[in-house]
Amino acid sequence: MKRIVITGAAGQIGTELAANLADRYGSAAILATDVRDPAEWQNGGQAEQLDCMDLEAVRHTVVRFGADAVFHLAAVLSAAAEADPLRAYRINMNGLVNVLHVAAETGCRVFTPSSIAAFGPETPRDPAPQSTVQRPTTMYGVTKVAGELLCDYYHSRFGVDARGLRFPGLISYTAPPGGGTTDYAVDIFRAALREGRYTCFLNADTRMDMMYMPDAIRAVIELMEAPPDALTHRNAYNVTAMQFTPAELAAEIQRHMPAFLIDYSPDPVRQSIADSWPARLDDSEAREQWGWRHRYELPDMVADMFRGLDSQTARIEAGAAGR
Ligand code: VAH
Repeated sequence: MKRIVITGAAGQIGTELAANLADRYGSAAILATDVRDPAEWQNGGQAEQLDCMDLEAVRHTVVRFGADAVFHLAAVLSAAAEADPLRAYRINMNGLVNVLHVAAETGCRVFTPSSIAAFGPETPRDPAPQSTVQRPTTMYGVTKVAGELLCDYYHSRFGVDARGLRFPGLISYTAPPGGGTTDYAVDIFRAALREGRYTCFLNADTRMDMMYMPDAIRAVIELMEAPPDALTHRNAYNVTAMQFTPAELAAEIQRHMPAFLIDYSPDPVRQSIADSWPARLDDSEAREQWGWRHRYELPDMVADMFRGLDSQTARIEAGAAGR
């Protein structure tokens, strides 16, 4: 890969992926795009506004930049999709088909994430196999399953080198998540530092599959750099790292902040979404076929989240003081 366009670059994954790809390939090789005005989000590299719902705009951006790879991240996440299913369907499906269609025209390699949300209540929960029944009960999950099939179709019908990963909940401190069900595991850290307490929108014993963002970014890059003939799946490989409940996360936070308090006020919509997802993915094929290995477990993720948020706060305060 020599010239990369990222869509949804202002989002939770996109923010860190853009920085990591610029470090790895050089900032001149990366064009970060998002439907939002770059003035609101860009942080140094090349950035443009792009609505991936506009096929001509996607084609023009990819061709003008001379891209040989597109990392398509623009999507509406699970809880936000339940609030406006029609908008989520249109963005998640039309955005992806536009990227795949342009990739078929230009020969671009394509990455797009799938999710544990691509599974539903009939899927074996622990673990969910690589190949199994996929009957999600959320609009986000429907678009993830359909997206997986769309990528496989463009690969088999038009030869598009499409690749994907089924991510668990992703935890990071760089960019706030937007509209996900696993977002409690991100919000809890900022609430702990700001107020010393957090009201969780899921039950204390809701066990979910999770991954720290540095592991997720490395998985994307390792998959996209893997030799194509090593891959028996295109969209998408199961990848996982750790599983925990809100109560277990709170206990780990209390090892750093003994006075931290948590209480629970389950949101029926997000609780039902969480209950429909597997508790753990079987990622043995990713480990065997392209060497996937996670590095962060719960204790080291929590420690690094506090390190990251502390340094982020220090930079904000230094900026405010004009230092
Ligand atoms: C969500 N963070 O909660 C996303 C993710 C597995 C969850 O897809 O919707």
